[in-house]
This record gives sequence, C-alpha cells and structure tokens, in this order.
Amino acid sequence: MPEHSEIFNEISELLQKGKARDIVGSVQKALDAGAQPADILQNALMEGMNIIGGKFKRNEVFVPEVLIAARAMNKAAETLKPALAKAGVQPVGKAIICTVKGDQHDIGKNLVKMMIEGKGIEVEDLGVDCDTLHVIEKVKEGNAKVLCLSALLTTTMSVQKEVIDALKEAGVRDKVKVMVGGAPVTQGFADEIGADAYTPDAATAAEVCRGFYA
Ligand code: B1M
Repeated sequence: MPEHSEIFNEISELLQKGKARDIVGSVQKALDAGAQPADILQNALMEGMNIIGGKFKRNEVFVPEVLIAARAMNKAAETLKPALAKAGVQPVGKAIICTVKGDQHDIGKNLVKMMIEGKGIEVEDLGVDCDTLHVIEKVKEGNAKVLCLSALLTTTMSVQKEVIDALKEAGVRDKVKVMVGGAPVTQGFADEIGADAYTPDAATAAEVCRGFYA
C-alpha cells in the first residue's frame, strides 16, 4: 500500500462528505505523520474533489453537496498553506489573481494562489466574479508583474480575452504578463487570445509564474 494512503483516503472521504471541521484535523494528522503537503493536495484533496466532480456530472450529487465539499476543500487548503509556503523563499515580487466576471468557482484559483505564494511571490487576490474594469484599475495602480486569470466555465473563458483586450485599450498590456487557466482553457485558446502563458495545474502555474521574475 502506498505510504499515507489510509489517511489520504480518510481526507478524501471527509472532503466528499463536506466535513470541514474534521478535515482540518485529518490534514494536520497527515502533516504530523510526515506526508508532503503537495502529496496531500494532489492525492487526498484533489482526488476527493475529482470524485465529487464526477458525481456532480452524473447527477448523483447536486449543488448543495458540491458547495459543502468546496467549503471543506478551502478549509483543508488553509491548513496546508503554511506548510506549502515553508518551501518558499523571500518575496521576489507581486502578482494579481482572480476568477473572471460571471464565474464563482474559486477552489482552483485559491490553489494556484497558494502555490505561487509558495514560490515567494506576494499575491493580491481580487476574488471571484471579478469585474474587468476593477482588474484593470488594480494593474494600473499596483506594481504586479503577473496577472493570473482563472475561468471554470465555457461561458466565462471568453472573459479572459475581454480582460486582455481591456488591458490593451487602457495602454497597460505591457505592464503585466497574463497567465490563464481553468478546466476548459487550453494552450490553443491561450494563444488565440494573446495570453503570455497557459498552465494546466496549480503547480505548473507557480513554476511558470516564478519564471517571470527571473
Ligand atoms: Co461548477 N461547474 N457550476 N460549481 N463545478 C463545473 C466547472 C462543471 C465542469 C461541472 C459539470 O457539469 N461537470 C460545469 C461547467 C461546464 C462548462 O462550462 N462546460 C459547472 C457548472 C455548469 C456550474 C453551474 C453553471 C451549475 C449551475 O448552477 N447549474 C454553476 C455556475 C456558477 C458560476 O460560476 N456562475 C456552478 C456552481 C458551482 C458551485 C458553486 C456549486 C461549486 C463552486 C464552489 C467554489 O468554487 N467555491 C462548483 C464546483 C465545485 C464545480 C466542480 C464540481 C469542481 C470545480 C473545482 O473546484 N475543481 C466542477 C466539475 C469538475 O471540475 N470536475 C464544476 C477542483 C479544482 C482544484 O480544480 O478549478 O479545475 P480547477 O483548478 C485546477 C486547474 O483547472 C488549474 O489549477 C487547478 C488545480 O490544479 N487552474 C489554473 C485553475 N485556475 C487556473 C489559473 C491558472 C492556471 C491553472 O493560471 C492563471
């Protein structure tokens, strides 16, 4: 049996049941037992979220169940955050992250944020359903070098293009590197809309983002 698989299964089950309070204890237990934070993320939390995602798709669970699982995921991720950040270095610069207008999904965005922070980059989180003009204002006023845009719906991925177009219109396109991601987003789409980078997952996003501060 792979190392820590028992506690990883326990965490996955708790996530699927939406047991936000219990999951915090189990994540801490896994950390105390020496499990790597990235493994807990990938093999316990993401695993559980994928299972609930499949059930959602097959209409075996509905929005309320997914919401309480999402809440548990966010609680567990908060518990993991210090351990993930420990691997980081001195702050090397600033980035901005948000989920685009019309989109409420924040679990992936939060993971990308945490992993980027783990690389020693300060991240300003503008939240979900983020107004495009607000994003542009933040880029104008701040000194962020990278702008990260998350979109989970086929209907909101086009808003990533809207943001890039608005950056151009405001004359600040060159001020930031734009990174895009989220389940429906592809490299082809990123190329088409003129993004500087597409990454399929949080760990790769953090690596690519760090590369922009080299
Ligand atoms: Co929604 N939802 N949802 N949902 N939801 C999906 C996305 C869906 C695929 C489910 C399905 O039908 N199979 C589907 C989209 C279909 C489509 O567009 N083609 C869908 C739908 C339809 C909807 C609603 C419209 C449902 C409804 O109301 N009828 C509605 C829309 C609300 C809105 O946003 N306006 C809705 C609502 C919800 C909840 C509120 C219930 C909840 C969100 C809670 C929350 O986020 N706080 C929810 C959830 C949880 C999901 C699923 C089940 C899980 C998403 C998730 O968090 N995954 C999802 C099905 C699925 O993905 N299996 C689904 C885990 C997360 C870690 O992965 O976000 O993909 P992900 O992030 C990954 C990568 O994509 C990447 O890194 C992350 C980690 O490695 N990544 C980036 C993400 N952002 C990145 C940015 C980067 C780089 C990488 O650079 C900047």
